[in-house]
Amino acid sequence: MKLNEKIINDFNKKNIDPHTRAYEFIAAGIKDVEGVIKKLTAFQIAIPSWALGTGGTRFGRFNGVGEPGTLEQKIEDIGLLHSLNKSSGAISLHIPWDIPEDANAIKQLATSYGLKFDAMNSNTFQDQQDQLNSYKFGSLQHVDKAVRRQAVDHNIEVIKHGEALGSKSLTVWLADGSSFPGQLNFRKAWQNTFEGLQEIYAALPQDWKLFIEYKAFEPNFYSMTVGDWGQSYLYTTKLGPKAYTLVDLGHHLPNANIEQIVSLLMMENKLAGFHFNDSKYGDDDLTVGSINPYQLFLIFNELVEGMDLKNMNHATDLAWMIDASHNVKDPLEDLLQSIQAIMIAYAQALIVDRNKLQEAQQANDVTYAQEILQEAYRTDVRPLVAEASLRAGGAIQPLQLFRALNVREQLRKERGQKIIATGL
Ligand code: AFD
Ligand code: MN
Ligand code: MN
Repeated sequence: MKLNEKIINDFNKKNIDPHTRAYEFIAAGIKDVEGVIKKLTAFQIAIPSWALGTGGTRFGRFNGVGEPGTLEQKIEDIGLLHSLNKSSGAISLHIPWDIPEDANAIKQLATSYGLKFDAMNSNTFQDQQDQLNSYKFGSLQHVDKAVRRQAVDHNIEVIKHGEALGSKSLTVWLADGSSFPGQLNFRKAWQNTFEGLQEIYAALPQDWKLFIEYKAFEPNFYSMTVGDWGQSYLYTTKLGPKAYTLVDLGHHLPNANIEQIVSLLMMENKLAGFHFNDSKYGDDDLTVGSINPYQLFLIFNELVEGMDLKNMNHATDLAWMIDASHNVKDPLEDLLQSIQAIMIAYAQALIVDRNKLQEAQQANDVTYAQEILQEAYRTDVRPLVAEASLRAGGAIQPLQLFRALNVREQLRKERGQKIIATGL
């Protein structure tokens, strides 16, 4: 389903008056509102190809309708999201779930929707049908060299797929670890993994980056071989300048101070970017900003401060991706909410009075420092996000338009009731 400009323009015209009132109100209080809008417009968040269908838990899965059954249809869905909000102009692919049969055709299709290919994701956490060796006891860490070889070769194959599509990075998330004390020699597991990563690193094209994602627990419950940012950082520093640490918001132990992790990784030039989602307990993969929007704001506050200090381009120097799963919501609605939450947190971080914050910190004025942050966080910046979307040709309220158009019902008619998005 493709949206034409007229549909979006008509919707915007109908809703323009309350928007203009709200926008003018907030714009009057912001120093460089044009600068803020420009940054919001440039900011793009990649949608993962595995988040377009209904997910499940280990207890079951309840099917949605009209889900995309092919890579082409997934691209079509992301194209639809992007035409609604103009902020999701990229796609992140998981191999082998989404192997493009004809890379050129897929690239062309994506371009026709204004989409680029963000980081490629490899998969050595599942066994595929005609796979020779099993990953039951790990992949890059495995005691058997043949398993390690297979995992390295798979990652190199993923890089090749990515090259054909114009991607510039590979994300490696390893499920490796152990579930019981004594199962694993930690040092050997680390060393094996490092050697595998070195081979993968060596296979990177000149202008590519390698992202190493960490996760505290699950599927292994005693140890994870890349379990936290320290372990990931150890790999990425030893690997070299093209290796970076990827932060997935749901991959920490409860109450971890993620914003501090982000700040320090940036200080060391080792932050790759994000897998955005939200969580209450663990790797819940919930809608971004649905549980702890203040944390999301605090992360963006560190990001904006750190990126500005290093003169980084907010939109392009780090990787912005969603990694979520939707069990009870329409995946497309959920993604629209996630993008909106990210844009809100980013906008709030952009309006923090940094000079005043620095003064307050220098003066140990704890009360005022908190006030400055909360002043920004409690500002309703939704009109800024809406204005950015409007100027870029998107909808003032993407989710409302999605509902008004009855998109899911149309997709059900086109694709049917029981399609299962590949890879889930
Ligand atoms: C995992 C990790 C990783 C992986 C994804 C697959 O977050 O990013 O690619 O889920 O579904 O938990
Ligand atoms: Mn992730
Ligand atoms: Mn995860």
